[in-house]
Amino acid sequence: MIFNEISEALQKGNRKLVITLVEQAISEGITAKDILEQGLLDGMNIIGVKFKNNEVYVPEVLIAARAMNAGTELLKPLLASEGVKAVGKVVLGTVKGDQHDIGKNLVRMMMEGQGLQVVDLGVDVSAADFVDTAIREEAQIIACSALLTTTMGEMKAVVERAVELGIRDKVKIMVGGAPVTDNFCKSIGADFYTDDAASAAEVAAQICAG
Ligand code: B1M
Repeated sequence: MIFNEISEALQKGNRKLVITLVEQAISEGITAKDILEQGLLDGMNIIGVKFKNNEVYVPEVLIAARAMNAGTELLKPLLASEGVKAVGKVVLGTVKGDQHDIGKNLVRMMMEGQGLQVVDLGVDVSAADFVDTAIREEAQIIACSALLTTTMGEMKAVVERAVELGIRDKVKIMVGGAPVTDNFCKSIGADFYTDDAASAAEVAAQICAG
C-alpha cells in the first residue's frame, strides 16, 4: 500500500523516495488529505514515538522532517480550497526558542488555500517581531505555533506586546501546536485556539470575512 511506503520512506528520511511516492499517489488520484494524514503524518507520528523512547535521535528526526516538508510542498496546490476567497493578512511564525516548523508550514498552506495572504516569519520568532510585522503589514491576525512546553509561554509575551503597542483591539491572536490547549489560550488572553491546520485556516478566513 502506498501510504505505508510513504510512511516508511519518511521514517528513513529518504526525501527523494518520499517525493517520488507522493507524486505517484497524486497521479493515482489519491486525495491530498489522505496522502498527508495516512502517509506523511503517520510516518512523523511513528518517528515522534521513537524519538520519545530514545530509539531515534535529533539527526534522524531532522532528516525525516526535511522529507516531510518536501512531501507537503507537493500537496500545496491540492490543498487549496475552491470556496469563496477570503481577503486578509496573517502574520505567522513559530515562537521564540522553538525550531519546529512542520505544523506551522501546514497552517500556512491551509491558510493560503483559503485565499489569505500569509507573512511567514519562520521559526524562533520574538514577540516583538510578531507585533512589529503585524503593524507594518496591517495584518488582521497574528498566528503563533509552539511545539515545546518550554516555549508556549512566549505566546503570552505576544499578547502582552500587542497590548503594549496599542494594537490589541485591531488584531486577533491565534495559537496552536501540540502542547497548546483552549484553556491555555484563554489563560493568556489570546483569541482563538485550534488543534489542527485546517481548522486554523477556517477560523482565520472567518475572522477576515468579518
Ligand atoms: Co522535537 N520535540 N525537539 N524536533 N519533535 C517534539 C515536539 C516532542 C513532543 C518529542 C517527544 O519528546 N516526544 C518534544 C517536546 C516535549 C515537550 O515540550 N512537551 C520535542 C523535543 C523535546 C525537542 C528538543 C528539545 C530535543 C532535543 O534537542 N533534546 C529539540 C528542541 C529544538 C527547538 O525547537 N529549540 C527538538 C528538535 C526537533 C527537530 C529539530 C529534530 C525536529 C523539528 C524539525 C522541524 O520542524 N523542521 C523535531 C521534530 C520533528 C519533533 C516531532 C518528532 C514531530 C513534530 C512534528 O513536526 N509533527 C515531535 C514529536 C511529535 O509531535 N510526535 C517533537 C507533525 C506536525 C504536523 O504536527 O507541529 O503538532 P504539529 O502541528 C499540528 C498541530 O499541532 C497543529 O496543526 C498541525 C496538524 O494539522 N498546529 C497548529 C501547529 N501549529 C499550529 C498553529 C495554529 C493552529 C494549529 O494556529 C496558529
